[in-house]
Amino acid sequence: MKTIIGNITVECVQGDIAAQPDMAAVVNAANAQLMPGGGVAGAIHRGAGPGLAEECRPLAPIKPGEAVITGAHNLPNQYVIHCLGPVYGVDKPEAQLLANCYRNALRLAEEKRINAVAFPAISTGIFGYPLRDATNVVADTIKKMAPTLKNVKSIRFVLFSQSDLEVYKEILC
Ligand code: AR6
Repeated sequence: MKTIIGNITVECVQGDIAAQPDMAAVVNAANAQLMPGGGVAGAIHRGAGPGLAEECRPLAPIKPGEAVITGAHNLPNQYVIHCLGPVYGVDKPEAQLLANCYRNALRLAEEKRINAVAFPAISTGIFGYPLRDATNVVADTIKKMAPTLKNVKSIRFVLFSQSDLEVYKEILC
């Protein structure tokens, strides 16, 4: 599923964020310590190998809404952008903090002249953000940011389940 927003190609697919070899950068739904965890963080660190945690260690901790960038190690990408999403009901205002994740990730991508970025649905797993609400935040943020992007040409949203993909298709793609 593809759509064009501004000059950006936006795609929504079902899949594994750690298996997106055609994207220069993949985004990690990180924890504050930037260490391996469950879900996306587990898949990314498993794919990257222990060198990723080593590179991350001096960059931690990060705060909700913040993003940092590292190499991708054994993943088939050039970069990993690590974002800490808000824990739903705890880190407030959630929508603003979630929007900051996507904005800061795209800002880092622009700085590194990255042309293609794949995002998971940050905060919608262990952190409990309802998927539909989170997707509306993502859609608003991408629409606002698209006209400002010069290097990023392609954004892919990688959803783990078919039902999550259906929500993204309805709202964004
Ligand atoms: N590829 C794409 N999406 C995935 C994958 C995958 N391999 N695995 C899970 N998802 P989560 P969060 C989906 O929990 O809510 C970690 O332990 C998942 O279905 O990975 O931001 C960290 O260490 C959900 O829709 O991230 C943090 O402590 C979405 O990705 C904490 O969890 C995000 O789920 C972060 O929680």
